[in-house]
Amino acid sequence: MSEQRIEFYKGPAGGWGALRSVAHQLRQHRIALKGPRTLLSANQPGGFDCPGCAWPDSNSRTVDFCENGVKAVAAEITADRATPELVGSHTVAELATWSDHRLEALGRLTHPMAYDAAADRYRPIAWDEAFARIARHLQALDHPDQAVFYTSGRTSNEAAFLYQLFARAFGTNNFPDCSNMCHEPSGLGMKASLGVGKGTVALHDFGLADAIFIFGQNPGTNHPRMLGELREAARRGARIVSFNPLRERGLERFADPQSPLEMATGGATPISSAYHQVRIGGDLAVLKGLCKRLFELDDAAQACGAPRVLDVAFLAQHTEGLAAFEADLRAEPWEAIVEACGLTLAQLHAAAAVYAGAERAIVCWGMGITQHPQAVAAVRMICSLLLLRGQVGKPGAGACPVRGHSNVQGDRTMGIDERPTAAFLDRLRDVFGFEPPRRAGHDTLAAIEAMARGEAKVFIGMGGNFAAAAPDTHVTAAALRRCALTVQVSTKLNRSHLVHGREALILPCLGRTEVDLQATGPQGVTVEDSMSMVHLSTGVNTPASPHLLSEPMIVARMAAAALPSSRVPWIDLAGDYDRIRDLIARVFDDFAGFNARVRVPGGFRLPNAAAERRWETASGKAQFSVQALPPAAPPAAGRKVFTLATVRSHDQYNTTVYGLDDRYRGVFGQRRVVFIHPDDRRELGLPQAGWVDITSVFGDDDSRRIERFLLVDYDLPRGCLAGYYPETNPLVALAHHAQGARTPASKAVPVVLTPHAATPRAARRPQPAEAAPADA
Ligand SMILES: Nc1nc2c(c(=O)[nH]1)N[C@H]1C(S)=C(S)[C@@H](COP(=O)(O)OP(=O)(O)OC[C@H]3O[C@@H](n4cnc5c(=O)[nH]c(N)nc54)[C@H](O)[C@@H]3O)O[C@H]1N2
Ligand SMILES: Nc1nc2c(c(=O)[nH]1)N[C@H]1C(S)=C(S)[C@@H](COP(=O)(O)OP(=O)(O)OC[C@H]3O[C@@H](n4cnc5c(=O)[nH]c(N)nc54)[C@H](O)[C@@H]3O)O[C@H]1N2
Ligand SMILES: [Mo]
Repeated sequence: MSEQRIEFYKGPAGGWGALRSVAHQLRQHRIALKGPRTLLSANQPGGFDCPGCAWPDSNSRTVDFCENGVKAVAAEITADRATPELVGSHTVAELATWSDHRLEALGRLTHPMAYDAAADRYRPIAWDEAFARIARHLQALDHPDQAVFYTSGRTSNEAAFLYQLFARAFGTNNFPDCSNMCHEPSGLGMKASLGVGKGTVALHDFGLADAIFIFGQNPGTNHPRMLGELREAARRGARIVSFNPLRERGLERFADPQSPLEMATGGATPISSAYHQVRIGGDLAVLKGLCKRLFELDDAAQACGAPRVLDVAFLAQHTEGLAAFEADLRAEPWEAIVEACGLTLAQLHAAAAVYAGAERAIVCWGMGITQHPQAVAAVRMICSLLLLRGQVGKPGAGACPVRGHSNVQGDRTMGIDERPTAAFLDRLRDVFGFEPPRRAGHDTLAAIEAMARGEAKVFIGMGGNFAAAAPDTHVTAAALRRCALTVQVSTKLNRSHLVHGREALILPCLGRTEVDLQATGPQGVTVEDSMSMVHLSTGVNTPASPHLLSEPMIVARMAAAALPSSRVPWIDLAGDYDRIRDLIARVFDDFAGFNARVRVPGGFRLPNAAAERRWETASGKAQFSVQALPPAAPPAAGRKVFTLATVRSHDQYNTTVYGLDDRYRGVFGQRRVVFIHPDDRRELGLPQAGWVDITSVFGDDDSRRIERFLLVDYDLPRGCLAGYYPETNPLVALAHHAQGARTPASKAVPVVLTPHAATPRAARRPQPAEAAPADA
């Protein structure tokens, strides 16, 4: 483990640092032999889908994994085991004082376990008994809506399909999922504007684009394989324009570990041709500025008889609402736009000139857009920007929300949705012969509120780490603790096993990399990536323990136990995933011939109407919408309110903390840091590397506080701060979320800093930085 230090990182993203990190992972997990063999199957036909991010596979690279994919794979194939003896040798109270990093490092779960309240320990339990207990709890509820069924986005299509079928056969649409905290605004915004809630570009479009705009996304850490596409684009002269408050190395320079020349010469490819350090939450204003400028440039073009800047033929044929949109932008003063985004007029004009000059343009975005109160508005404005120049539904152009989890998009496609359409429910009814519930269910925030009120009593988590990922940590923890039963289907020990209901079960499952042997032989599962490619994933390694069950089998056995009179042949389905896929094909027309099509190497692409310029909106046209800038926050009396963005370090996968370094941002051996502009720090009279407490302020509610964070001077706009998730989650109030989408606004938390109260000298030594979050 690195010693604690802050040190400016001079190199490019990737490069030797990435290779050294890979070697370190293999050593640390004691998989020097198994590791390389496993990794060569990652994202290859016949192999498994990398359990890291949702960036599509290249289908041409023979080595198609990245440094952070290696971390995800190494964490799964680790030689370490969290056996019942090891887990049960500690009380839960004791484990709860451990950091997320330390819990993760115990290794793979090997046996189902149940919480023994008398001893405050987890004890092994037989699978049959575990399923019987779940059944007993579910059957004891007064109403099916008293159960909630959470899904994390790694869940395969097959597991997700069975899971939603089980919950709906049980009688509820309570499907909170990680997408509620992630790209929900993207889906809603694109659906309203373009008629399809998914991105319209395919991977090959990156090879054709003249301009790629990237808003609020950090590919160097979170989608490193995307840097391959960006590098190629930059090398052939495409312009890459980034909007990010933080200087992120992966958006600046990249040395491809797979390029012998760059590695040998220490060379690197510059990525962004322009880098705009927008103020946190300023993107809606930037987008309005870009659109406004296009109208001005179009006026100028018309005045001198030059070719139009707007794609007038496209606008006339395909869109609706342009007049009101144009009127709003023409009326929006530049001063208001500049003030709200923190960029100069010249910067906005320059960015608009690049966009206007590109025959083919792609707009990418990530959590820097979606985790804001104005997220849906910003996504709709991205769509409008694309529409103005007809940049949807042609090669090399389009909307590209870059999804997180490797199958988060597929889970939605399979029906993990608290607000299912009537047409989908009708299909379920016709295929399965039961009447599914029609009431909308709970999303993530509503599920927390329902548990907190004592209305929801059973929580089942299909993967993920709800206790740590959800906002308002203490509220969420109290909500989970009120449950009669919490069940976690998991591969590793995590916070959600320690913050549990009166009864609790840990159900250990196979990982992606493992051979999944069922009654009819080894099975593959399918996933859908960020660009709607569906393909097979087949594990290659012996399972971590002979006692593990697959996710589909766990769902099937829960369902068989809880719904004894159900006519769905649950266990048979889980014995042969082809049978699940046949049912998927009967429910979703786009999956016709699923089994045959998914066996073609590389899989198949789901149709996307918007990419074909068919608009599945109410009007049948792509829809412009007017979006107002949010009113400026009133000045807070006597104290300086910052806006805090909670982001990922280079050594984590969401709540899974692999290590304590954030190499490109120069942070080593610690996570309790807060990035600040040096002038802001000086203005507060705080020393460099001083310690602060962070309090979030919502109106006059300043009850949420986290303590002892190290100030780190950083290149970001004044008034802005950044810190790591999940350590900062206690600051995010449930009520602070994206309008219309209810995604926690965890990139826009209003906070004040105070010097950390004088601690006794002895305690002032840097405490172990992985110190567990205060609550759990
Ligand atoms: N290795 C690794 N890979 C991952 C993950 C992981 O944790 N680790 N997580 C996966 C998941 S689930 C997801 S959703 C994705 C997340 O991938 P990203 O979307 O890249 O996620 P973040 O790190 O949360 O933040 C993105 C960027 O937004 C910037 N930002 C913050 N506020 C603003 C703002 O107001 N405006 C703009 N323009 N930018 C802003 C931050 O500086 C940061 O660079 O990655 C996936 N891939
Ligand atoms: N403040 C703040 N909060 C955030 C975010 C943020 O940027 N800031 N980001 C949000 C986002 S984008 C997301 S997607 C959510 C993530 O929320 P989740 O998806 O709930 O969290 P993860 O950390 O991805 O889940 C990790 C756990 O999944 C389990 N796991 C790993 N592999 C498997 C598997 O193959 N099968 C099963 N069953 N389990 C497995 C392991 O036990 C591991 O501990 O967090 C959200 N929360
Ligand atoms: Mo995500």
